[in-house]
Amino acid sequence: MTIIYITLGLIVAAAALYFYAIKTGKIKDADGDLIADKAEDVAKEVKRRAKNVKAELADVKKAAKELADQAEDVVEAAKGKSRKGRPASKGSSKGAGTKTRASKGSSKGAGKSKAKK
Ligand SMILES: [Ca+2]
Repeated sequence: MTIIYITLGLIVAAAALYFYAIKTGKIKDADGDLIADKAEDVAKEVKRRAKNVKAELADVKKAAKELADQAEDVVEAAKGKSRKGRPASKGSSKGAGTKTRASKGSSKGAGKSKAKK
């Protein structure tokens, strides 16, 4: 029982010291809410970091889902099913673009070789 009283006494003493320091300005408290500015800065920083960690975890979750989907495709490919790849709308337009570029490139190449001769 005595240990509890001693602990409580120490907590009260620490709290009294804290409020004395904050009232006398030894601990800075610009907005006067009895929470030390340093503690507020730390809390703000912890909040900011927690937010960033949460955002990164969301990215990891997204990537993990993508990985799971792709791993499933690998398993299906191993079973002998045909390749699905990316969604058709994106894939077809990109494919056409590279084809036209490739043909332009080859015609340019022919022109250069003629110019050199
Ligand atoms: Ca404050």
